[in-house]
Amino acid sequence: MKIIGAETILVSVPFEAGGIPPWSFGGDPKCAFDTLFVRLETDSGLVGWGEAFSRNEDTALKSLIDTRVLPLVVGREAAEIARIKFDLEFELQNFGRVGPIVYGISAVDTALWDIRGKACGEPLVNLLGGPFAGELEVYASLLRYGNVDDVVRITRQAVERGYRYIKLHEITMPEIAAACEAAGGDAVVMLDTNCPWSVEEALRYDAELAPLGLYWLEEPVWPPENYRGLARVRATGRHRIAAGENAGSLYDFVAMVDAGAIDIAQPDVAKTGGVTELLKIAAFCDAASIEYVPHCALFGPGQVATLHLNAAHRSTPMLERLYCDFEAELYGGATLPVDGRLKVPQGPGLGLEPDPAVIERYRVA
Ligand code: SMN
Ligand code: MG
Repeated sequence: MKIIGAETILVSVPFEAGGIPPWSFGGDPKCAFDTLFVRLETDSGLVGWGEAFSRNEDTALKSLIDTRVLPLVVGREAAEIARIKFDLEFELQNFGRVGPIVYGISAVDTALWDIRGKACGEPLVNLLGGPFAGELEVYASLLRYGNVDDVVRITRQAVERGYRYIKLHEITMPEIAAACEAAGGDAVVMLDTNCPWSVEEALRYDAELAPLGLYWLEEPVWPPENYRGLARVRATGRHRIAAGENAGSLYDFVAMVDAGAIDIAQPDVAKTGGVTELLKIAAFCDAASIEYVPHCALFGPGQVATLHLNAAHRSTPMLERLYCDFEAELYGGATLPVDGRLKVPQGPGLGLEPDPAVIERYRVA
């Protein structure tokens, strides 16, 4: 079965976020999240879907994947997932081992696993060894609101919708403390700061945050690859440290663990090499006694793939979901948590197909 067609589809769906636009990701702040699909088509008619991490209607990223990655996939044998992934990485190594090229390769890898599952008539989770759970806990990953009133209101709303785990993205004490108080005993709270601080600043915050009893502290130190700095915060501070969404491969996790930088590893299936790489990272984390909780700021095939990956891991990690209400759902609501939980799709491959009408309506490139 050969790949005869490969394309990217960039979709941007507006959402409601409680009033104010969240992060800008280097562009104009707006209340919309993007999904950059990779769609592979085979000569047997099977179609596979993958996702590359993307923000801000990134047509340059789309074009890079179209022109540099996908031409190397057309004509290949669809069953040779690991070999295709290796060839892409090897051929394109000079163009970055973290970032856009790897996002494209990640999407291709996930799409090939989708095709494999469809060819076998099995859900992806079965190809990964089978499920440890049929449904997963989902954590509400709140956006950054930057004011006490909004973060308190949204925290309570998430609790009332049934979430038992909430991740904050605030970086100032009044908001963080107020949200923890609002969660009360109803939800466990994690804090993700997205690398704002020097080691010294992070240690000051670490001490101030300690009484709040956070479940983990995520990416407290700049820059993301400052593993020694992270290790100092972890050694001296009072929190379990989570990181990894900015990693490019297994070897970045080896370096993090060698440095003593993390307690919790957070590879992202759309950034870190797809399903194949996450399986390797999971095995490494098991052997290194590091907790494995994939990052998932995704709403397309990457989110569905993460659901299968998490269900196939013995620790059945919680699935991350950014907390926002979309104008339209890519999977007709099948990826919307109910009471803070989500079922693993049972159809072949990823088990869900994106809604063509939603793609058509929200397609930007
Ligand atoms: C995050 C990263 C990228 C996009 C949205 C949110 C955040 C997370 O760091 O961990 O979810
Ligand atoms: Mg994060």
